[in-house]
Amino acid sequence: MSVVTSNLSVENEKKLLSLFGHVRLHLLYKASVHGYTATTFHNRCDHQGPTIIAAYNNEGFVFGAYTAKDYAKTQQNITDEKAFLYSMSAGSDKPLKVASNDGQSGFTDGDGGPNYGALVFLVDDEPDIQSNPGTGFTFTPEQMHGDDLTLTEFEVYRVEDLGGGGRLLAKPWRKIMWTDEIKLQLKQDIQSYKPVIKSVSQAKVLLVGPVGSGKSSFFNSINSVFRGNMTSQAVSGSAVRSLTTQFRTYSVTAGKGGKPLPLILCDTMGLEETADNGLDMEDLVSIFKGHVQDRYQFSPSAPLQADSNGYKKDPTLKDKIHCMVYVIDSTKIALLSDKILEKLAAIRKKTNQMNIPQLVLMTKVDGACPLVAEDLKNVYLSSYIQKKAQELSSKLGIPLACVLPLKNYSQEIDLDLDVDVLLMNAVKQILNYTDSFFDNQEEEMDTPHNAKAKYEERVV
Ligand SMILES: Nc1nc2c(ncn2[C@@H]2O[C@H](COP(=O)(O)OP(=O)(O)OP(=O)(O)O)[C@@H](O)[C@H]2O)c(=O)[nH]1
Ligand SMILES: [Mg+2]
Repeated sequence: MSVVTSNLSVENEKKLLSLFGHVRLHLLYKASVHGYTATTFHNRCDHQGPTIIAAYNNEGFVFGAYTAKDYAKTQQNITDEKAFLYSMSAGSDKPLKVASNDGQSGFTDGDGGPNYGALVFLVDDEPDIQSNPGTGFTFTPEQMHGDDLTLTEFEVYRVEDLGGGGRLLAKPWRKIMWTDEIKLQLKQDIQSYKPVIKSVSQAKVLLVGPVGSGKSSFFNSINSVFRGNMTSQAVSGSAVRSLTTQFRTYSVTAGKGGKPLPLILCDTMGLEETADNGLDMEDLVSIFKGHVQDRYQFSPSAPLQADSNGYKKDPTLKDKIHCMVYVIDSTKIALLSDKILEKLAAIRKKTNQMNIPQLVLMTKVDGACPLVAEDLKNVYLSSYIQKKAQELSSKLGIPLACVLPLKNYSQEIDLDLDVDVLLMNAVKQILNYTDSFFDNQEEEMDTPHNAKAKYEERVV
């Protein structure tokens, strides 16, 4: 997924947030990327709850309208006592906030661009506004938009209330113990993990997710915990296109030069919206079946063929993928596009058909909730993170029990107990799920013809 970034400067975002209580802004729509049309506006912004418009012009104004109500093309005049218009310009410290004249005007909920009477956006599907001061809201054109009616950008953000939503729950929705002993225990459990099938010594886990969701960082983080210091073997960072372009199978070792853990993490290229970019479905199936070798260079326009370099001809059970882990950025759940969700649904279907267990790592919880950024121990106490996990579970069609909120190491220099504990819990859970893959293999082998093979295969 290409990352759609906000045009709001840090300073303007702060100013905008000062108009509310404890809220977070989620970019839903950016006209320069999605198109300056009423149709795309409605596709992305209808039924999203409270939203705020940020329109930009050449005079340096950022201005727009807030509504607490849904856009829904009801063709009605929507009354909204919370609606207001606002404007920010370089010259003023505080944003101008304009409530409606009668204290309850909102907008006309038609098929066109957002229409607040005094300000109408995306007029005729163009980057233009109509300004009619006095119609519902009163202001001077100079104050609102410097009399410049041509937009250089137009964005809509969902305004998520953290005032209630950002509170801490009375009881955590999952229990985690944040102690050194637990961390040690988890590390030992992971190090001593043994697949129940004798011919397989390592669980092979595939990491798949949109560009920049934290797949490579997850491997780096796990490796760091077991090394005892920060490592960055897998290239990670921020880019519009996937930084990881090779299929990489990483072994984690316990300590420098230590024994490999019974865990191989397979890092893939990020998923992108368009069919020809990012990880390809055919390659994915080859990976599942164990045909793809380490360092295979992904090429979405030419998936791996049986005669290609890097094609493993006769893979055995140990080469196959034993557990599928989706890696999704918790700060971008609302922005997962239909195309990405379709790709994920197709992958999920294939993964189900192949009886591979599936889990979701919901990364960057520190960026999603300030209470978690303050103290990671709040991860299962934050009602916002709980809400995000539920939202992700329903978007992906994966049970909530399979969604694991997570924080990777990203800019830290030193290891941190809480981060380690959350990471180790995730790995333990992944290994538990991997067991069900091996159990299925056992069942498949459970025929009279295979009884001897099963006896030989099973670890006794
Ligand atoms: N704050 C925070 N940042 C994170 C977390 N996980 C990853 N990041 C940052 O997010 C950015 C992208 O992470 P990567 O690990 O490169 O993501 P990726 O999924 O491998 O991306 P591609 O290989 O490009 O598809 C990096 O700048 C990371 O430091 C997290 O849990 N919290
Ligand atoms: Mg990567």
